[in-house]
Amino acid sequence: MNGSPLLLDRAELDDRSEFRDAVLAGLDSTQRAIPAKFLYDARGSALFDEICELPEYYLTRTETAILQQHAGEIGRRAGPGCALIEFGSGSSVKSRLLIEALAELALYAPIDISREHLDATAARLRRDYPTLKVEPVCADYMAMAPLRIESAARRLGFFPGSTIGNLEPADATSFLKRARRLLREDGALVLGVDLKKDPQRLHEAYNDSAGVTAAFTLNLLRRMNRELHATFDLAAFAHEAFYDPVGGRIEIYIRSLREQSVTVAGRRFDFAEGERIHTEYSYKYDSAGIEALARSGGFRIAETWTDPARLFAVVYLEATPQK
Ligand code: AVJ
Repeated sequence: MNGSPLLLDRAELDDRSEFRDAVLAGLDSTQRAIPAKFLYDARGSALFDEICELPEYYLTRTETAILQQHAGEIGRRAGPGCALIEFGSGSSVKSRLLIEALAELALYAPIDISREHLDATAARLRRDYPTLKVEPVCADYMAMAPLRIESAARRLGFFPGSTIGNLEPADATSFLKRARRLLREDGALVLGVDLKKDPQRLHEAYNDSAGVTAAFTLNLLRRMNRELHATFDLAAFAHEAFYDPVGGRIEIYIRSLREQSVTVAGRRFDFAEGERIHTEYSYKYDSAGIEALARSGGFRIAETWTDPARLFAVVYLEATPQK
């Protein structure tokens, strides 16, 4: 993080104005919403790492166990000498499982919006795998920034964590279509997807008893206060998360606990009591849903792995020929 708010480099200034524009547009709309990617500033990323350790948040440990168990099969399917491209790499604990399972890996290219995360991850990986070529790409994984991956190697994408669940179905399809182009005709994608299950179990995963998820959601207010000179009173808003069985998704909001006015980047916004700012969707899929999603994005499911309780799925998707 920058020590002084007066000394921002060019990239930080760009990030700051992107955040401001997105927040102002989001607060101006009738259904107030702020894109989920802005939850991940340094503090938000640290809180998310804490979420992953919570007893109620089964996703991370379940997916990691599935990957541990099936990394060998993933390695065999991918074959030797491919390039591994990770979308939204985070702290890359899971990537190591693949890096170690892939023979003669030509390259590892993590894509992440957080420069800090990316640099730290790249440094650790280079230290631990001195012969591995690591080419970090600082970008929004949705943007599919030109990757400048020189290698002609076959491309294996990796999109773990059920991050795809943050995307509404149309966006999830467009993500997959773009990923498919990037990964090319002979490419494949290892995708982690959270499964539909007992709504109570889902509810608890997003309403943990330690309040870490609430802190993660409300950190967005802190970030606006710090970066946009906003005046949110954190005690006057609450985290709200519930499962909507019709949409098949967790919905997350910041709810105003009273009628109040807030200044953000010099503009005033009024909140009614109970008025909400939407921050996240977390879509849950069943096998038919995963199948339909894969097909809509130009992939076919080559293999599905789940845990015994069927909480989470890791699918190996192969690109299908496109006209
Ligand atoms: C990173 C999008 C997969 O939806 O479970 C966790 C984010 N938000 N708790 C999820 C999240 C609140 C997470 N994803």
